Amino acid sequence: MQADDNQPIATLYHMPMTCSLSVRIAAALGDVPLHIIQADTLGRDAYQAINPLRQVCTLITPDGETITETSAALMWVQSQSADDAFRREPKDADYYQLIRWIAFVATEIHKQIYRMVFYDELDDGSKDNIRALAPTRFELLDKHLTQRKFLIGDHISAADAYLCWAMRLAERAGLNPASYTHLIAYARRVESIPTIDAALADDWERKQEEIRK
Ligand SMILES: N[C@@H](CCC(=O)N[C@@H](CS)C(=O)NCC(=O)O)C(=O)O
Repeated sequence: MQADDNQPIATLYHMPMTCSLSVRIAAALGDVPLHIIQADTLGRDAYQAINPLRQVCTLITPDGETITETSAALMWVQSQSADDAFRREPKDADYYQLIRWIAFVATEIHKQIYRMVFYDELDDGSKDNIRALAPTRFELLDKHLTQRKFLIGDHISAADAYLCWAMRLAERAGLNPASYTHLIAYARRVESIPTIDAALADDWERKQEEIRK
């Protein structure tokens, strides 16, 4: 689906290299046009009026509905694609597998590990205790991906977009997934898909610009 002048498009409030990147990736995969606004350029109060927790992502649909929560935004994007192979909707048999894997990344990796190790509330020892949760999560993913190209069925989905983002940040989070060979091969394969590679490169450039300011 290409954006044209008359087509209302959704707006994504985004911060480079954070979880909202997964929504950008999913949108790129499904060719769902998004108008991207960098939340951190808006000022604290202005963005808080949009998202009371001042977190990304926030998605505003063309109908004006606000969707906070990365998981919900990912599912919305996936339901909007014109690409039959990518689109998944609640009526589809594997929709609950989509929810399952998005929820897994959200609750077992993103909020359970990254929310702890990237923020200041915990001391270093406590952060290491949290990092110790990673191997069982990686092992589970590694097993699941032993004979699969993607998390669900044989086509890439928004759940892969979320896991791709999580894997991109693993090293910076102080995690070492190197011995999980199926997971690593999967991450390399997914990252090298041209639309994903382009979204990752653009986001990285936005992050560098942010740092330079
Ligand atoms: N429950 C939210 C949490 C999202 C979240 O943790 N966002 C982080 C970036 S990955 C954020 O906005 N952090 C800024 C902050 O906490 O001030 C979701 O799942 O979307």
